[in-house]
Amino acid sequence: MLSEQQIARFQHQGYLVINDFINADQRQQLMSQAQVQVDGFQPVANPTIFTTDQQQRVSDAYFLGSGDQICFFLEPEAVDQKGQWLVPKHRAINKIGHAQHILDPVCKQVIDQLPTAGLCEQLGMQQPRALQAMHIFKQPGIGGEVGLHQDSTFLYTQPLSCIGFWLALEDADRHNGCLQALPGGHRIPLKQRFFRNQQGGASFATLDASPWPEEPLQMLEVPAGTLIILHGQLPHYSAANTSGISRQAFTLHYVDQACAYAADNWLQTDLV
Ligand SMILES: O=C(O)CCC(=O)C(=O)O
Repeated sequence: MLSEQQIARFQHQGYLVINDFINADQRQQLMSQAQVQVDGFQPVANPTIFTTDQQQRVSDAYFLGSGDQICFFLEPEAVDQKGQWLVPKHRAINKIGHAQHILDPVCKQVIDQLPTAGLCEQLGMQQPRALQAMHIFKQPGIGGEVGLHQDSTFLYTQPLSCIGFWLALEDADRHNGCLQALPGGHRIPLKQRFFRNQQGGASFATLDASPWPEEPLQMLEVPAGTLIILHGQLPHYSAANTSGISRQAFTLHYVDQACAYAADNWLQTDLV
């Protein structure tokens, strides 16, 4: 349960930090299960790369089909231009997504213990739906930057309704690529939409061409177990992990089913 003060803080700054939200056992289960999933992943010669720079996703069939699957996305530096692997599989994965919270029994069991849907309701959502999950590895030395973005760009509803839950599975600090956010930035308009285009891929459409505000981003350095709730319009970012320490996180993104979900959003799924 959120206090009135926490709700007011979320409404004021566009994010909320809650320590000790997910316990050590739950974190360990999510991390161990992610390793089990990676063990079962059979890499192919030309793997899909989740290109984090500038939020440009490789919009191929694998990515667009991942909304109701458990898929594996690689760090750009994990393969060379000929598609040859440069690092071992377990160090190459950028993230796993996007439906393990429904499809993977271990992951589902842990996620179902967390009161995230109730928090959405407290923050004004009428019918919360957990649409997208990601296990983000932010691998030591190779974990790439995630460019400044607003989550409603990717999960667009009318009116906008997306809320992101970012769970620190390990300590996150400025050295290993903690989240950074623009306090109050959720009041600026949505800048872009990422949508399925008529060529079978996906594209960005500009909704608001004004530049990002100049203000500095706030470093959200948090210990393992912390939840950061992100308003769907809040600009946020994470730098590359140049340290030798990994920074795993699990994210869940909700939308309000009382709002119209765009038929050309990249993520289309019947899973509930
Ligand atoms: O974990 C990260 O580095 C970025 C995650 C993020 O931007 C998101 O979940 O929207």
